[in-house]
Amino acid sequence: MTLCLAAGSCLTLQAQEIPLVNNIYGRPHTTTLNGQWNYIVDVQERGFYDYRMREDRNGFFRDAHQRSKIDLVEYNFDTSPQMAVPGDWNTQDSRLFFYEGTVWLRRTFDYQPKPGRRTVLYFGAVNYEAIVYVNGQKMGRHVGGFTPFNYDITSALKPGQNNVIVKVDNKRDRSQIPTNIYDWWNYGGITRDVLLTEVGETYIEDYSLQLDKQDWKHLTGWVKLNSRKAGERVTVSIPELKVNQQVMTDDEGRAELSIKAKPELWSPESPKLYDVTLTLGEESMQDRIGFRCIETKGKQIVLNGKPIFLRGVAIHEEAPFTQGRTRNLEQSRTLLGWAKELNCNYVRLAHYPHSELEVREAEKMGIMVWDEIPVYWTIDWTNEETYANAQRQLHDMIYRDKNRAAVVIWGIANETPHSEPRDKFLSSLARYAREMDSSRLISMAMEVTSAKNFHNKLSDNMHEYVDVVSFNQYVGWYRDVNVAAKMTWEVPYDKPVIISEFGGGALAGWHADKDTRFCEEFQENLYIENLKMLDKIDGLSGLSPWILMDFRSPARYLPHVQDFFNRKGLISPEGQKKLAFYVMQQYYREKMEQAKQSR
Ligand code: GCB
Repeated sequence: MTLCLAAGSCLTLQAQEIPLVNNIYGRPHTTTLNGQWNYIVDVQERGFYDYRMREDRNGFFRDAHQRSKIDLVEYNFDTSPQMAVPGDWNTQDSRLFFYEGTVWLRRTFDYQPKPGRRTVLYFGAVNYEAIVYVNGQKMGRHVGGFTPFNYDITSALKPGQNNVIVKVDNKRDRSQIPTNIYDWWNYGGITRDVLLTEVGETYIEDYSLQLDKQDWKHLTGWVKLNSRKAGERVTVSIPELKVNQQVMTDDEGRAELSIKAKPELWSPESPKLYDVTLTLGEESMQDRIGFRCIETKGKQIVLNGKPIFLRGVAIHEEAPFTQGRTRNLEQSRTLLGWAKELNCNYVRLAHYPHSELEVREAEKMGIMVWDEIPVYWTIDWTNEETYANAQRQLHDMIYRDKNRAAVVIWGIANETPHSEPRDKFLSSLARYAREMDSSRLISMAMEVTSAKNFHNKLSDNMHEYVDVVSFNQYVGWYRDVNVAAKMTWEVPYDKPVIISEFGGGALAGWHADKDTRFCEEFQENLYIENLKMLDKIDGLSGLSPWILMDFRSPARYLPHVQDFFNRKGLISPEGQKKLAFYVMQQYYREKMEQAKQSR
């Protein structure tokens, strides 16, 4: 099956994989397969390969059971341990803390297939590779640990008890996205929701609805069915705006939307969302959509016609107060609530797409979002498969989040080293993002790692492909300690600037003097000095300091201080705010006041 963009690029889907049934949470017949799944750790992948390394036709996907006392079956899901899904395995079984390899997970469920209905099995994210089987039939293989995918499992289902088995493999590899080194924990497992949704033979697969950038009394968009069926009537209603528009699909199963309406615009101060219902035949689905206009003018970022400063912070998707990948909305709410408390109106969701629920929550709370894919550090730039993988992840992120008003920036890379192949790779990705969505801003985190005579100059060929020039800099931590006051900065491009990262580490609760690394006073002083320095950058339009909360990283070895945590958080995993938190909070308070006065 092939999935094509309006602009012409196509992605090939395999086996039962279907284009994402978008807005899974707004569909009426959705049930969950979250819960306890049995699992088998398979270090040598012997449940997948036979002893000649061929794919074994009697692999674990068969969920075999011993039928008589002479039968030899060397595994048993029923008597194997269980873990929670969603959930990473590293923090649920101490034997798996550092584990990178294959784990098989199985869940059984009762089901009654209904005539004339199709059943879709949806995964919010599985890190990193998933091979999915339903009742012994292979549905497909998915790579990429942070984007959703789904299969039409109708033909594999039977009345009564069914099973789904997933072979999950989180081994790192040079060719992958991300590649084999990166500064976060490689949490393995089914880390987001597993859902079943029932749809009709013909259903609304995807849609887009947003404010017309040229005319704010007008909404534009489109609806797309799963099949190329002409003459199907789709109704779009927004009761609060008295909109009830009917459109007919064309030969492609698509219909354009053009709606006269004057919505109250979404903004951080007033994150207005409208209930939207899309109906095809008997079936309706719900969404909540905000309308706003994001653009740049010279060195400014402009939201709904007014310049705005992005008061941000970077966040990893790591659970506060407990450990591991964020598993539920409560945990995301805590993180976003802390960002609010810091006086943020923006978050950089680093370094991979976070869960759809987190993005939706940010939107409700009035927080703008930088969404990003894990093209991080030194990717295998000349490998075509690697490029295809990055493009697929970018596609899937934009596809999923395109109706989120909160998302204002697509981040396509982080700290990538200059070279011709890298430029080719990234410029293609940037063009692809723009083809898919020309309504948002494109950026990437570039870097400045050294200064000449205390003068820092950003230089990156990618500047012409982005709308916002962003870069990370670590003055006071990895470089140039205690000289921030002397530093000057030059960004020689007529575009807004975001400092996508700056910061330094501190162990919460450790107090010493400002020259002692890893104590709170050191971090506090680093923030004070950096803010003074960064404030002078011409075109500075936003900041996302690194990072809201300490997060796990295998490359942070220092005993008693790091203990496998990157300690650059403004808050500890136990929720303790460090001194630097208050520096940032005060800085943003002042920015808010300035913005109010200039209105
Ligand atoms: C960076 C990376 C980020 C790291 C951070 C650090 O520049 O973008 O992923 O975690 O530095 O702490 O070194």
